[in-house]
Amino acid sequence: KAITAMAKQSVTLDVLSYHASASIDDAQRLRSLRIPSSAHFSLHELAFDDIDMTDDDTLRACLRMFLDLDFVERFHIDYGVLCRWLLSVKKNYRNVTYHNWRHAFNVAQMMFSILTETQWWKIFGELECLALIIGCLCHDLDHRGTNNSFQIKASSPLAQLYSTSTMEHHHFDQCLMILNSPGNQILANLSSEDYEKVVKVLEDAILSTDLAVYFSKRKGFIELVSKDRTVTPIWGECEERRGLLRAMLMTACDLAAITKPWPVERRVAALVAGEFFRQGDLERQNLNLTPIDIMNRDKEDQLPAMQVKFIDTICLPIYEAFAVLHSSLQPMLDRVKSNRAHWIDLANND
Ligand code: 5BB
Ligand code: ZN
Repeated sequence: KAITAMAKQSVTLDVLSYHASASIDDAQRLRSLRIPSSAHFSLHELAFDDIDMTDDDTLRACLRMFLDLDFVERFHIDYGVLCRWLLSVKKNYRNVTYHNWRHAFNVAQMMFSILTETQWWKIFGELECLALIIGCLCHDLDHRGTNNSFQIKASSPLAQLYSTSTMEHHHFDQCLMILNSPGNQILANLSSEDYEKVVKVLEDAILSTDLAVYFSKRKGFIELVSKDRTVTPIWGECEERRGLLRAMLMTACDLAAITKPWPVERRVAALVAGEFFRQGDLERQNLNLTPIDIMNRDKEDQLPAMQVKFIDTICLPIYEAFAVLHSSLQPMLDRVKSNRAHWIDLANND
Protein backbone atom coordinates (compact mmCIF):
# COMPACT_ATOMS: atom_id res chain seq x y z
CA LYS A 1 0.00 0.00 0.00
CA ALA A 2 1.31 3.37 -1.05
CA ILE A 3 1.82 6.01 1.61
CA THR A 4 2.42 9.70 1.07
CA ALA A 5 5.93 11.08 0.88
CA MET A 6 5.40 12.95 4.14
CA ALA A 7 4.10 9.90 5.97
CA LYS A 8 7.03 7.90 4.62
CA GLN A 9 9.46 10.50 5.87
CA SER A 10 8.02 10.36 9.37
CA VAL A 11 8.11 6.56 9.33
CA THR A 12 11.71 6.73 8.14
CA LEU A 13 12.66 9.06 10.99
CA ASP A 14 10.78 6.88 13.47
CA VAL A 15 12.57 3.72 12.34
CA LEU A 16 16.02 5.16 11.79
CA SER A 17 16.35 7.49 14.77
CA TYR A 18 17.12 4.65 17.17
CA HIS A 19 20.62 3.39 17.31
CA ALA A 20 23.23 3.09 19.96
CA SER A 21 26.96 3.60 19.69
CA ALA A 22 29.23 1.83 22.16
CA SER A 23 31.02 3.96 24.74
CA ILE A 24 34.62 5.08 24.29
CA ASP A 25 35.48 3.50 27.66
CA ASP A 26 34.24 0.08 26.59
CA ALA A 27 36.21 0.41 23.35
CA GLN A 28 39.34 1.36 25.31
CA ARG A 29 38.95 -1.70 27.51
CA LEU A 30 38.50 -4.07 24.53
CA ARG A 31 41.45 -2.41 22.81
CA SER A 32 43.72 -3.30 25.72
CA LEU A 33 42.84 -7.02 25.69
CA ARG A 34 45.31 -9.55 24.34
CA ILE A 35 43.97 -11.38 21.29
CA PRO A 36 44.59 -15.17 21.34
CA SER A 37 45.24 -17.12 18.14
CA SER A 38 42.53 -18.46 15.84
CA ALA A 39 43.56 -21.97 16.99
CA HIS A 40 42.87 -20.99 20.62
CA PHE A 41 39.26 -20.20 19.67
CA SER A 42 38.99 -23.05 17.07
CA LEU A 43 37.97 -20.39 14.55
CA HIS A 44 38.81 -22.58 11.56
CA GLU A 45 36.51 -25.41 12.69
CA LEU A 46 33.34 -26.02 10.68
CA ALA A 47 31.96 -27.72 13.82
CA PHE A 48 32.67 -24.61 15.94
CA ASP A 49 30.51 -24.04 19.03
CA ASP A 50 30.41 -20.75 20.98
CA ILE A 51 28.79 -22.21 24.11
CA ASP A 52 31.89 -21.95 26.33
CA MET A 53 32.84 -18.45 25.20
CA THR A 54 32.22 -15.26 27.18
CA ASP A 55 30.97 -12.14 25.36
CA ASP A 56 34.53 -10.78 25.58
CA ASP A 57 35.77 -13.98 23.92
CA THR A 58 33.37 -13.44 21.02
CA LEU A 59 34.65 -9.89 20.55
CA ARG A 60 38.28 -10.99 20.75
CA ALA A 61 37.54 -13.77 18.24
CA CYS A 62 36.12 -11.16 15.85
CA LEU A 63 39.27 -9.07 16.22
CA ARG A 64 41.31 -12.22 15.51
CA MET A 65 39.36 -12.82 12.27
CA PHE A 66 39.95 -9.23 11.12
CA LEU A 67 43.67 -9.50 11.96
CA ASP A 68 44.18 -12.93 10.34
CA LEU A 69 42.36 -11.92 7.14
CA ASP A 70 44.73 -8.95 7.11
CA PHE A 71 41.88 -6.42 6.97
CA VAL A 72 43.38 -4.16 9.64
CA GLU A 73 46.66 -3.71 7.72
CA ARG A 74 45.26 -3.82 4.18
CA PHE A 75 42.45 -1.31 4.76
CA HIS A 76 44.29 0.81 7.36
CA ILE A 77 41.55 0.20 9.89
CA ASP A 78 42.16 2.11 13.13
CA TYR A 79 42.25 -0.63 15.78
CA GLY A 80 40.44 1.47 18.40
CA VAL A 81 37.72 2.30 15.87
CA LEU A 82 37.39 -1.42 15.03
CA CYS A 83 36.93 -2.20 18.74
CA ARG A 84 34.23 0.48 19.08
CA TRP A 85 32.49 -0.67 15.87
CA LEU A 86 32.38 -4.30 17.09
CA LEU A 87 30.92 -3.22 20.43
CA SER A 88 28.34 -1.07 18.64
CA VAL A 89 27.34 -3.95 16.36
CA LYS A 90 26.93 -6.23 19.38
CA LYS A 91 24.95 -3.56 21.22
CA ASN A 92 22.49 -3.23 18.35
CA TYR A 93 21.41 -6.84 18.61
CA ARG A 94 18.45 -7.40 20.92
CA ASN A 95 17.89 -9.92 23.69
CA VAL A 96 15.82 -12.33 21.60
CA THR A 97 16.40 -16.06 21.95
CA TYR A 98 17.83 -16.80 18.49
CA HIS A 99 18.43 -13.71 16.31
CA ASN A 100 20.89 -12.16 18.75
CA TRP A 101 24.61 -11.29 18.76
CA ARG A 102 25.62 -14.93 19.27
CA HIS A 103 23.85 -15.91 16.06
CA ALA A 104 25.60 -13.11 14.13
CA PHE A 105 28.94 -14.12 15.60
CA ASN A 106 28.42 -17.79 14.67
CA VAL A 107 27.49 -16.83 11.09
CA ALA A 108 30.69 -14.76 10.79
CA GLN A 109 32.81 -17.61 12.20
CA MET A 110 31.26 -19.96 9.62
CA MET A 111 32.12 -17.54 6.81
CA PHE A 112 35.68 -17.26 8.16
CA SER A 113 36.15 -21.02 8.30
CA ILE A 114 34.68 -21.65 4.83
CA LEU A 115 36.67 -18.83 3.19
CA THR A 116 39.90 -20.09 4.75
CA GLU A 117 39.34 -23.90 4.49
CA THR A 118 38.40 -23.68 0.78
CA GLN A 119 40.86 -20.87 0.03
CA TRP A 120 37.94 -19.13 -1.69
CA TRP A 121 39.20 -15.88 -0.15
CA LYS A 122 41.59 -15.86 -3.13
CA ILE A 123 38.63 -15.97 -5.52
CA PHE A 124 36.87 -13.07 -3.84
CA GLY A 125 39.80 -10.84 -2.96
CA GLU A 126 40.17 -8.77 0.20
CA LEU A 127 37.47 -6.21 -0.59
CA GLU A 128 34.69 -8.76 -1.03
CA CYS A 129 35.93 -10.85 1.92
CA LEU A 130 35.76 -7.73 4.10
CA ALA A 131 32.20 -7.09 2.91
CA LEU A 132 31.24 -10.72 3.57
CA ILE A 133 32.57 -10.75 7.15
CA ILE A 134 31.02 -7.35 7.96
CA GLY A 135 27.84 -8.62 6.27
CA CYS A 136 27.70 -11.71 8.48
CA LEU A 137 28.24 -9.72 11.68
CA CYS A 138 25.55 -7.19 10.68
CA HIS A 139 23.06 -9.32 8.75
CA ASP A 140 20.42 -9.54 11.52
CA LEU A 141 21.03 -6.18 13.29
CA ASP A 142 18.09 -5.01 15.44
CA HIS A 143 16.11 -8.19 14.75
CA ARG A 144 12.98 -8.17 16.93
CA GLY A 145 12.45 -11.94 16.93
CA THR A 146 9.61 -11.59 14.45
CA ASN A 147 9.76 -12.36 10.72
CA ASN A 148 8.83 -10.40 7.59
CA SER A 149 5.31 -11.73 7.48
CA PHE A 150 4.74 -10.54 11.07
CA GLN A 151 5.85 -7.00 10.11
CA ILE A 152 3.32 -7.01 7.26
CA LYS A 153 0.48 -8.45 9.39
CA ALA A 154 1.20 -5.94 12.16
CA SER A 155 1.60 -3.10 9.59
CA SER A 156 4.74 -2.25 11.49
CA PRO A 157 6.62 0.95 10.57
CA LEU A 158 9.28 -1.28 8.99
CA ALA A 159 6.74 -2.92 6.68
CA GLN A 160 5.53 0.54 5.63
CA LEU A 161 9.09 1.42 4.72
CA TYR A 162 9.95 -1.80 2.86
CA SER A 163 7.29 -4.06 1.39
CA THR A 164 9.68 -6.90 0.47
CA SER A 165 12.72 -8.21 2.35
CA THR A 166 11.44 -5.94 5.11
CA MET A 167 13.73 -6.98 7.95
CA GLU A 168 16.75 -7.49 5.68
CA HIS A 169 16.50 -3.90 4.40
CA HIS A 170 16.38 -2.76 8.02
CA HIS A 171 19.42 -4.87 8.97
CA PHE A 172 21.34 -3.22 6.12
CA ASP A 173 20.16 0.27 7.19
CA GLN A 174 21.37 -0.38 10.72
CA CYS A 175 24.66 -1.66 9.36
CA LEU A 176 25.24 1.52 7.32
CA MET A 177 24.20 3.68 10.23
CA ILE A 178 26.82 2.13 12.51
CA LEU A 179 29.48 2.31 9.78
CA ASN A 180 28.71 6.04 9.48
CA SER A 181 28.61 6.79 13.21
CA PRO A 182 31.42 8.96 14.58
CA GLY A 183 34.10 6.78 16.16
CA ASN A 184 32.80 3.66 14.38
CA GLN A 185 33.94 4.34 10.82
CA ILE A 186 36.09 1.29 10.08
CA LEU A 187 35.90 2.00 6.31
CA ALA A 188 37.09 5.62 6.68
CA ASN A 189 40.50 4.97 5.12
CA LEU A 190 39.22 3.26 1.97
CA SER A 191 39.23 5.21 -1.31
CA SER A 192 35.73 6.37 -2.23
CA GLU A 193 35.78 3.82 -5.07
CA ASP A 194 36.62 0.91 -2.73
CA TYR A 195 34.11 2.20 -0.17
CA GLU A 196 31.32 2.16 -2.78
CA LYS A 197 32.28 -1.40 -3.78
CA VAL A 198 32.28 -2.69 -0.21
CA VAL A 199 28.89 -1.11 0.53
CA LYS A 200 27.37 -2.57 -2.65
CA VAL A 201 28.63 -6.11 -1.87
CA LEU A 202 27.52 -5.64 1.75
CA GLU A 203 23.99 -4.67 0.69
CA ASP A 204 23.77 -7.63 -1.65
CA ALA A 205 25.08 -9.98 1.06
CA ILE A 206 22.61 -8.83 3.71
CA LEU A 207 19.61 -8.84 1.35
CA SER A 208 20.62 -12.38 0.27
CA THR A 209 19.80 -13.63 3.78
CA ASP A 210 16.10 -13.27 2.94
CA LEU A 211 14.97 -16.85 2.27
CA ALA A 212 12.86 -15.57 -0.65
CA VAL A 213 16.03 -14.28 -2.30
CA TYR A 214 17.73 -17.64 -1.65
CA PHE A 215 14.87 -19.48 -3.38
CA SER A 216 15.07 -17.14 -6.38
CA LYS A 217 18.83 -17.71 -6.84
CA ARG A 218 19.15 -21.37 -5.86
CA LYS A 219 18.21 -22.99 -9.17
CA GLY A 220 20.80 -20.96 -11.10
CA PHE A 221 23.45 -21.81 -8.52
CA ILE A 222 22.74 -25.54 -8.57
CA GLU A 223 22.86 -25.55 -12.38
CA LEU A 224 26.18 -23.73 -12.31
CA VAL A 225 27.59 -26.19 -9.74
CA SER A 226 26.51 -29.26 -11.72
CA LYS A 227 28.17 -27.73 -14.80
CA ASP A 228 31.49 -26.60 -13.27
CA ARG A 229 31.74 -29.05 -10.29
CA THR A 230 34.38 -26.84 -8.63
CA VAL A 231 35.24 -23.16 -8.12
CA THR A 232 37.66 -22.61 -11.01
CA PRO A 233 39.85 -19.49 -11.29
CA ILE A 234 37.32 -18.33 -13.94
CA TRP A 235 34.89 -17.69 -11.08
CA GLY A 236 37.31 -15.06 -9.80
CA GLU A 237 36.90 -13.07 -13.01
CA CYS A 238 33.18 -13.64 -13.44
CA GLU A 239 31.10 -11.20 -11.36
CA GLU A 240 27.92 -13.19 -12.00
CA ARG A 241 29.37 -16.43 -10.61
CA ARG A 242 31.09 -14.71 -7.71
CA GLY A 243 27.87 -12.89 -6.89
CA LEU A 244 25.91 -16.12 -6.86
CA LEU A 245 28.54 -17.83 -4.71
CA ARG A 246 28.55 -14.91 -2.23
CA ALA A 247 24.76 -14.99 -1.92
CA MET A 248 24.68 -18.77 -1.39
CA LEU A 249 27.53 -18.53 1.11
CA MET A 250 25.50 -16.06 3.17
CA THR A 251 22.60 -18.52 3.34
CA ALA A 252 24.88 -21.51 4.00
CA CYS A 253 26.46 -19.64 6.93
CA ASP A 254 23.13 -18.26 8.18
CA LEU A 255 21.58 -21.74 8.39
CA ALA A 256 24.78 -23.49 9.51
CA ALA A 257 23.37 -24.52 12.90
CA ILE A 258 21.82 -27.40 10.97
CA THR A 259 25.37 -28.57 10.00
CA LYS A 260 26.67 -28.66 13.58
CA PRO A 261 27.18 -31.76 15.76
CA TRP A 262 23.85 -33.02 17.13
CA PRO A 263 24.15 -31.58 20.68
CA VAL A 264 24.72 -28.11 19.19
CA GLU A 265 21.94 -28.48 16.60
CA ARG A 266 19.46 -29.68 19.23
CA ARG A 267 20.26 -26.73 21.50
CA VAL A 268 20.01 -24.14 18.70
CA ALA A 269 16.76 -25.61 17.35
CA ALA A 270 15.23 -25.05 20.80
CA LEU A 271 16.28 -21.38 20.59
CA VAL A 272 14.71 -21.05 17.12
CA ALA A 273 11.53 -22.68 18.40
CA GLY A 274 11.45 -20.36 21.41
CA GLU A 275 11.57 -17.32 19.15
CA PHE A 276 8.93 -18.71 16.76
CA PHE A 277 6.59 -19.52 19.69
CA ARG A 278 7.02 -16.01 21.08
CA GLN A 279 6.00 -14.57 17.70
CA GLY A 280 2.98 -16.90 17.79
CA ASP A 281 2.08 -15.55 21.25
CA LEU A 282 2.32 -11.97 19.95
CA GLU A 283 0.12 -12.84 16.97
CA ARG A 284 -2.53 -14.22 19.34
CA GLN A 285 -2.30 -11.35 21.89
CA ASN A 286 -1.74 -8.32 19.67
CA LEU A 287 -3.18 -9.30 16.29
CA ASN A 288 -5.92 -11.69 17.36
CA LEU A 289 -4.69 -14.30 14.87
CA THR A 290 -4.16 -18.05 15.18
CA PRO A 291 -0.45 -18.62 14.51
CA ILE A 292 0.71 -21.16 11.92
CA ASP A 293 1.81 -24.53 13.38
CA ILE A 294 5.51 -23.58 13.37
CA MET A 295 4.76 -20.69 15.75
CA ASN A 296 2.07 -22.44 17.76
CA ARG A 297 3.17 -23.62 21.23
CA ASP A 298 0.36 -26.15 21.24
CA LYS A 299 2.03 -27.92 18.30
CA GLU A 300 5.43 -28.26 19.96
CA ASP A 301 5.38 -32.06 19.43
CA GLN A 302 5.58 -31.47 15.66
CA LEU A 303 8.97 -29.78 15.96
CA PRO A 304 11.10 -32.81 14.90
CA ALA A 305 8.94 -33.32 11.80
CA MET A 306 9.26 -29.61 10.97
CA GLN A 307 13.04 -29.84 11.20
CA VAL A 308 13.01 -32.77 8.76
CA LYS A 309 10.96 -30.70 6.31
CA PHE A 310 13.27 -27.71 6.85
CA ILE A 311 16.28 -29.92 6.12
CA ASP A 312 14.77 -31.49 3.02
CA THR A 313 13.36 -28.37 1.38
CA ILE A 314 15.85 -25.68 2.40
CA CYS A 315 19.10 -27.10 3.78
CA LEU A 316 20.08 -30.28 1.92
CA PRO A 317 20.15 -28.71 -1.58
CA ILE A 318 22.58 -25.96 -0.61
CA TYR A 319 24.97 -28.11 1.44
CA GLU A 320 24.92 -30.77 -1.30
CA ALA A 321 26.00 -28.11 -3.80
CA PHE A 322 28.77 -26.88 -1.48
CA ALA A 323 30.02 -30.43 -0.89
CA VAL A 324 30.35 -30.80 -4.68
CA LEU A 325 32.20 -27.47 -4.96
CA HIS A 326 34.77 -28.34 -2.30
CA SER A 327 35.52 -31.67 -0.60
CA SER A 328 36.47 -29.91 2.65
CA LEU A 329 32.79 -28.93 3.02
CA GLN A 330 31.56 -32.54 2.85
CA PRO A 331 31.52 -32.81 6.70
CA MET A 332 28.80 -30.12 6.77
CA LEU A 333 26.59 -32.21 4.48
CA ASP A 334 27.35 -35.38 6.46
CA ARG A 335 26.22 -33.72 9.68
CA VAL A 336 23.02 -32.36 8.08
CA LYS A 337 22.18 -35.95 7.13
CA SER A 338 23.00 -37.33 10.56
CA ASN A 339 20.97 -34.55 12.23
CA ARG A 340 18.11 -35.46 9.89
CA ALA A 341 18.29 -39.05 11.16
CA HIS A 342 18.17 -37.77 14.77
CA TRP A 343 15.09 -35.64 14.03
CA ILE A 344 13.42 -38.61 12.25
CA ASP A 345 14.12 -40.70 15.36
CA LEU A 346 12.53 -38.09 17.62
CA ALA A 347 9.56 -37.70 15.27
CA ASN A 348 8.87 -41.43 15.45
CA ASN A 349 9.61 -42.19 19.10
CA ASP A 350 7.82 -39.46 21.07
C1 5BB B 1 11.19 -21.96 7.05
C2 5BB B 1 10.74 -20.71 6.30
N1 5BB B 1 9.77 -19.97 7.09
C3 5BB B 1 9.32 -18.80 6.35
C4 5BB B 1 8.61 -20.79 7.44
C5 5BB B 1 9.06 -22.02 8.17
N2 5BB B 1 10.01 -22.74 7.38
S1 5BB B 1 10.26 -24.33 7.76
O1 5BB B 1 8.99 -25.01 7.69
O2 5BB B 1 11.28 -24.85 6.91
C6 5BB B 1 10.82 -24.39 9.38
C7 5BB B 1 12.13 -24.03 9.69
C8 5BB B 1 9.97 -24.80 10.40
C9 5BB B 1 10.44 -24.88 11.70
C10 5BB B 1 11.75 -24.50 11.98
O3 5BB B 1 12.25 -24.51 13.22
C11 5BB B 1 11.50 -25.06 14.26
C12 5BB B 1 12.36 -25.03 15.46
C13 5BB B 1 12.60 -24.09 10.98
C14 5BB B 1 13.97 -23.71 11.25
N3 5BB B 1 14.40 -22.55 10.79
N4 5BB B 1 14.74 -24.55 11.94
C15 5BB B 1 16.05 -24.24 12.21
O4 5BB B 1 16.76 -25.04 12.85
C16 5BB B 1 16.53 -23.03 11.72
BR1 5BB B 1 18.33 -22.60 12.00
C17 5BB B 1 15.71 -22.20 11.03
C18 5BB B 1 16.15 -20.89 10.51
C19 5BB B 1 15.49 -19.83 11.36
C20 5BB B 1 15.62 -18.51 10.75
C21 5BB B 1 14.55 -18.28 9.73
C22 5BB B 1 15.02 -17.23 8.80
C23 5BB B 1 16.00 -17.81 7.85
C24 5BB B 1 16.51 -16.81 6.90
C25 5BB B 1 17.53 -17.46 5.99
ZN1 ZN C 1 20.56 -14.82 10.42
